[in-house]
Amino acid sequence: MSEFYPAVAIAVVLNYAGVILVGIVVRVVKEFDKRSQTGSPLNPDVQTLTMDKFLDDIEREKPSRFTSQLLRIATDNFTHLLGQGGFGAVYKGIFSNGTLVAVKVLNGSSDKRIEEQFMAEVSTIGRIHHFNLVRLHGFCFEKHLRALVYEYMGNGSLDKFLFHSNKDLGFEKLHEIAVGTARGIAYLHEECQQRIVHYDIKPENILLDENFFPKVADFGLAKLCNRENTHITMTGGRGTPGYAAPEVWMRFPMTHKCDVYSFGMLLFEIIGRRRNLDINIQDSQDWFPRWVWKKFEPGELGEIMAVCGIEEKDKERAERIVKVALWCVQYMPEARPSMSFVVKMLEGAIEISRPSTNPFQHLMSDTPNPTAPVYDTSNGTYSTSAYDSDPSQTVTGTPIMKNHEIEIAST
Ligand SMILES: *[C@@H]1O[C@H](CO)[C@@H](O)[C@H](O)[C@H]1NC(C)=O
Ligand SMILES: *[C@@H]1O[C@H](CO)[C@@H](O)[C@H](O)[C@H]1NC(C)=O
Ligand SMILES: *[C@@H]1O[C@H](CO)[C@@H](O)[C@H](O)[C@H]1NC(C)=O
Ligand SMILES: *[C@@H]1O[C@H](CO)[C@@H](O)[C@H](O)[C@H]1NC(C)=O
Ligand SMILES: CC(=O)N[C@H]1CO[C@H](CO)[C@@H](O)[C@@H]1O
Repeated sequence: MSEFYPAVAIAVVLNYAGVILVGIVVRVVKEFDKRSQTGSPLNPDVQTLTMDKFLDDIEREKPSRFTSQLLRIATDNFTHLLGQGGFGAVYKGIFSNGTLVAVKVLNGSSDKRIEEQFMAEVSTIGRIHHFNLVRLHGFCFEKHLRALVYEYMGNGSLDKFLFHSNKDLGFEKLHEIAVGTARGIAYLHEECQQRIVHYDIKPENILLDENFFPKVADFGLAKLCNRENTHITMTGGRGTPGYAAPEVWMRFPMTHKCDVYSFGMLLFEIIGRRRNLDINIQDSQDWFPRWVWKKFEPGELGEIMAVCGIEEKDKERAERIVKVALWCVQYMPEARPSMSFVVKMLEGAIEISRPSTNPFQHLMSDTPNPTAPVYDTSNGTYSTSAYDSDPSQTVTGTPIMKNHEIEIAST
């Protein structure tokens, strides 16, 4: 019996060696496979496979065309309403493969309006991809259903967390959201083949995914601005009171710097966790951004921090946000920084020089300049009567721009 042991032992060893050998061979083959798939020039057939995969990925990334039937099923016949925008309602949907989507059903006063909106969104958002921009999965264009299908953002829009809830988001998270938002806008302004101006940056258009990662949404108002061409032509009104830059109201030439202004207003709201215009707050803070300047200028940052309830650990970050906000809302568009510079300043990658020019000078002057616009802090509108003797064109509520063309200088 005892002679058997060595034989058994050898057999066992051989067996293991075989397994190990097979293991090594499999690994080598796999490695070879991997190398050829990652573009080794050894095997042209494999390279074609790589190219096919690449093209498939591209194909998948471009917006798809969905049938109305598919969208009806995905949205349970449009039952779960997520929100209501100017151009229609947004519904939650889920595809059979589990992908969650937000379906915006376009509903305008006329087919022409709907088509304009449709083309604006598909041609702009459909072509761009960035972590901080909401993705367009696809669209439906049928007689009875014109809809846009976006990626679903689990936590809704930023306004809900800034103004209505019990401080679920800490200041650090809000700072991250500000940086992400700035990155998204910087991409639109500086990295797309054609510059895209958003025109309606506000908390309602900053969406948050399930991890509160921010993405800029609603390119409905966005228009392409060709950088080769220094001017583009635009028709129609845009912007939201309280966020729109002075030049938007005054029908002066507009550039991408109007987004920088709106972003600055958003930063003030992040600092204060309140609407800049809040008629319910009856105190000396009047219009919040101006109040911040009044405190910042004589160096009373501490009071801003105290009033806004900023904790000690967040003070440095908050101070950065205050300074950047004051730079962004400068009256002269040229004085406002570019969005990529804003990103760097918010991140603390560069020193922020002290804003020395009062952005609200035109609102504070004791001897009002008769040609200066009058900003009404109670409702966030600029009166432009000094520019416009035609009373039917005086700006109220939303900017009314007659259907005449405005020349927009793009830098
Ligand atoms: C959706 O509603 C229409 C009537 O409005 C009905 O005919 C159809 O069967 C419904 N579809 C689903 C998927 O519930
Ligand atoms: C899920 O289904 C939708 C609709 O059929 C499709 O567009 C999408 O690419 C699918 N997603 C994945 C991850 O397969
Ligand atoms: C579209 O708008 C009209 C009024 O303009 C309204 O009666 C209708 O219910 C809206 N449809 C949807 C799907 O929102
Ligand atoms: C804003 O307030 C001013 C003065 O109080 C008023 O003249 C103007 O019509 C208001 N605009 C809107 C849109 O309510
Ligand atoms: C505060 C809040 O609404 N948080 C939600 C964010 O999204 C995740 C995922 O959907 C939810 O689990 C949280 O409750």
